[in-house]
Amino acid sequence: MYSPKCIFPVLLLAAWSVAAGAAVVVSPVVVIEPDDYAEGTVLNTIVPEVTLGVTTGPGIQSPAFPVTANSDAQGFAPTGTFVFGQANVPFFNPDRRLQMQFHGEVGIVSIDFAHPDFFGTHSGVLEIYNADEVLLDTLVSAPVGTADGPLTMTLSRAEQDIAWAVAWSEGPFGRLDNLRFVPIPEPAALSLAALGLAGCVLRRSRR
Ligand SMILES: [Ca+2]
Repeated sequence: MYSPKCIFPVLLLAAWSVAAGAAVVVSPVVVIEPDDYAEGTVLNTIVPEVTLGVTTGPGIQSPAFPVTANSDAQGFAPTGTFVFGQANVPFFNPDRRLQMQFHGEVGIVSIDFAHPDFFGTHSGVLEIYNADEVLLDTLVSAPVGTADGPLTMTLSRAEQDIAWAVAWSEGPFGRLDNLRFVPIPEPAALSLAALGLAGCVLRRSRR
């Protein structure tokens, strides 16, 4: 019942397959899933492609708290049983936001959101910024409460110029989980694809 809707693989294939004749370069998806780590693991630099941090207000800020992997004792993790935590507190809100600084620009960012609340519903928010810290786009999710399942927040840019992202909940106890993003293909990978294509053309012309 509590399974997130996930359109990410379809989006990935549509947006990040770079066709070069017969050669197709597909960037690998980078995933940070708190379930993959022990309780309390600090995730700020757990993968080389992004630095995570917890900030305390709007925009791009210096992180004030570490990002941790934590079990959700109330059982509302969008995937598995662990969610992102802010210094071992397993929820986010307007005063505790998950900031992502990508090392190299990315084209798509996706994160799962849930907000258990027996008395109301609350929206998740995902913002993306370029390298100059200019806000590119904001997604405000449908409001969800205890009776609702989690949802996936995804933003993408054809320009592939996302350098930062920030996610939080408009309510007090928003769960964030299962971060996924796709770095743009490395120039070296594209060059290899181009070389492969050139080789095919050369062979064909010699026949
Ligand atoms: Ca999880």
